[in-house]
Amino acid sequence: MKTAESAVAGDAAQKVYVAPGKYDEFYNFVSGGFSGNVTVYGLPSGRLLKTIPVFSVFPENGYGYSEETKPMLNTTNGPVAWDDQHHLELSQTDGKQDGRWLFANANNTPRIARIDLTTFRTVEILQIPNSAGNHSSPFTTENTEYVVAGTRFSVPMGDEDVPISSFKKNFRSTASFISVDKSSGNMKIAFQILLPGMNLDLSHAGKGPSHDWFFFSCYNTEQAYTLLEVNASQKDKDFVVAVNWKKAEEYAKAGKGHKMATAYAHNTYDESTQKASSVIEKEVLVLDPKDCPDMVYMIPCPKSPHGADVDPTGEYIVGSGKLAALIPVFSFSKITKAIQDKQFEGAFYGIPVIKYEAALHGEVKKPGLGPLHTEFDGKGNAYTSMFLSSEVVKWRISDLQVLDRKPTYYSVGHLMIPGGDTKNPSGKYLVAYNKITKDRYLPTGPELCQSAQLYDISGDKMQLLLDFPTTGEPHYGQAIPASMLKDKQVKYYDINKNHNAYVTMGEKKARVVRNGNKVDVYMTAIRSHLVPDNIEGVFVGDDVYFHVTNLEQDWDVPHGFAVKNSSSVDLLIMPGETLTIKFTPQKQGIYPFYCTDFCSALHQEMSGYLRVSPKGSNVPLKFGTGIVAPEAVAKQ
Ligand code: RUQ
Ligand code: CUA
Repeated sequence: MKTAESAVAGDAAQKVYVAPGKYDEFYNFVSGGFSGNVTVYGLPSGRLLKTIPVFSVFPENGYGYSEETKPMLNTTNGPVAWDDQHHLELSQTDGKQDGRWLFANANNTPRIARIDLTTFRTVEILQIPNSAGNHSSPFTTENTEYVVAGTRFSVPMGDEDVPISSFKKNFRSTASFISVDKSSGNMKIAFQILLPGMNLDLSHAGKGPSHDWFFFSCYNTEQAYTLLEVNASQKDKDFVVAVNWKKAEEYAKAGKGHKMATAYAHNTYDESTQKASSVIEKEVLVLDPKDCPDMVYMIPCPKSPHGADVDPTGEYIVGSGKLAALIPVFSFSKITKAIQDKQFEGAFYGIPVIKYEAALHGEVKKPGLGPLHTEFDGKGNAYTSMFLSSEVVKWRISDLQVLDRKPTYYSVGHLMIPGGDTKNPSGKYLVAYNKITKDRYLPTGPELCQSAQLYDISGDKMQLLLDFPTTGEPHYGQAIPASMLKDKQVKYYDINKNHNAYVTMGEKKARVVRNGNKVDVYMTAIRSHLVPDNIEGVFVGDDVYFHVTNLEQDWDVPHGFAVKNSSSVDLLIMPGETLTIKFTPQKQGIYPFYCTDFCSALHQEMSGYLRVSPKGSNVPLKFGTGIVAPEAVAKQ
């Protein structure tokens, strides 16, 4: 038997070596799992390039702490500053990546985020009502017409108070279709499709011939609500749910849905005012398959399916049953024919169930144990992760023959081929995102690092090239050629277009304004000083808002800002940007503040003092920097 080490061929190092100063070939966006955020790696090097804060606060740059970004994390349950981030999808045009946006799901408090790929920033977060465990999300249709969100946990609609044992009667799952505006990218829940109580797991959109369809896997059609480990594994088959979203669109237009009162937060970041705002939406349009014939069909799928993946041609739909000993591959043309010929084997809550054999292209026999997810190389091959047998299995779609298998270390979850879930995969690399790393890295206490593994799939046989650690638990990832993003990066924000309400347009405008116990500090930062850097006349209990404008107009010159004892974190302010941090001093004293980002040879000098006096004392308001006496400025 080959050892893990000898499984790596001699030329592997060369294939992943990106010389100093050279760029990687791909950006790889990786879900952060329970870190709630997204990380960006270069491929093939596996070098970490960035963390993009999405659903969790991020002390490194003040995301979720600054007044400008706080509203991004607002929900109908108040601020939710953490989540469990599983899946990512890049926006598409004509079934191919277009490099505009990256969508990310929040599993725990159902939300979908949109990240702008010119700034690598989260610019929108939409909460999903009537959902819990937003797992089959955020997969997109071929032209990003819709991003979907399916419930992993069924719940009573409208959060009704009912006994848990009334699951069958009262619990429902929903598949939400969120429209994406073609130019702005803004998201809106177009409609929610009401489905029986069960667990929707994953999904992918159709392509080409199956363009109008979306396919969701589901488990727990037993409708268990306790000890699911046993009770939800009774049946031989659960379903792939096929949704004709074009039909759904027509029904919605024709008024076949009903408007349901609910509440969910819609948070958007405005680049002009440089501020996020949160609006509570009050209504969703719900479509019930009962009133909308031909909109939803069930396809039996063995056994507790997890992944639902569509090949680049759009003809084949792969269901991966976690407990199945085979991989069923469905044929879209057969599904269409079965629907025409009414080859049904009954109904599930009124939804027609297509006969398994009538929808089936064939089964991959004995692929391995615990198939989870499948990606495609665009050359007629599929790659399926095997959680239990810890391997990647390559098989041919046409004749369902297994062609190759390579071990992963260990317990692989998702796989990712750049473009591997689009019409246009780049079949050069495959990344396996693993759950367990025992003995692969230097030990780090009870928790070992999370990891990904890179394979070369350009030849007939896969070749393991590299292990690299990841942040949080990696679930799904997406990768895009670097050439599609690297030249359109925003280098700095144009200060003349900064319409933040608290911008300070130049050092002469820097000032401190008191309004009752609210003190607004309009501060500027430029190498290597802050204006003002001496502030007096602030009292214990005042709400002090530092609005710091970075006046630089150069790439890669952020300034940081932190004030001693502030319960908040620091800010990292990009060139041309204004960010605000609130500080309520609890004690009298001198509070130094400083730039936290080493920005020049005189960075250590980029600092100042805030004097906080006892409440009720008569220290006058004074501020200034350098030759201008604080008193003189205050009088202007
Ligand atoms: S799921 S492997 Cu969200 Cu498969 Cu993680
Ligand atoms: Cu600005 Cu250090």
